[in-house]
Amino acid sequence: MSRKEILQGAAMSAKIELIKGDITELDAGAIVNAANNRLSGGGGVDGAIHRASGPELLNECRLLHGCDTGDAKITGGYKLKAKFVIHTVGPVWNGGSWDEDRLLASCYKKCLKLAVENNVKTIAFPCVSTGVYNFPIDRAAAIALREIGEFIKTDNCLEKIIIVCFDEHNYGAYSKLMAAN
Ligand code: AR6
Repeated sequence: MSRKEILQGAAMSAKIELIKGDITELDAGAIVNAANNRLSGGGGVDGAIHRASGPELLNECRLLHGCDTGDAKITGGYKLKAKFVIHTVGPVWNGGSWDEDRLLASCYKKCLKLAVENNVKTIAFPCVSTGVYNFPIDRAAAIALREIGEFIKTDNCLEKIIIVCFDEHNYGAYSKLMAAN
């Protein structure tokens, strides 16, 4: 992916907001969960979302029969301020020759599509795959911004897309790419 391609895609619309913090605290239409294939809860942001949402979230997840890598499924938000949780399963980084880039791009596409289908106006993303799944942070940020940028070029439904970084490294990667616009 060339730098030009990333930046054109992102075109840093005012709709994209970058914040550092805990995604579970956000009052958004939907927050995205970086889940696993079984949608069974886990550590990282997945664990935080399940803890904050309460046991009803896992009960609803159990009815969904898992989620493929690169795909997304939606549930209620229960005790969260967010109305919905969109669960997506990012790829585990295995060196880059296992379709990781395309699968991560697909996560962002599918989440945005589901948000629009559910009339969500504000969606918040964590940095999918950049924790336990070990996806390189700069590369993941470039893919996320490209996909979000491409999507909002033609979408009239979403009003705000919030990228939530929990750590300084991710925040720095996004800040750099976004500042270049
Ligand atoms: N708010 C926002 N971002 C967070 C939070 C939070 N409360 N907590 C962590 N992050 P990870 P993955 C960031 O490991 O790499 C789970 O066990 C974190 O700093 O949560 O996609 C699932 O069940 C990192 O940048 O998700 C899967 O098995 C980002 O969220 C597996 O981990 C993603 O880190 C998924 O791995």
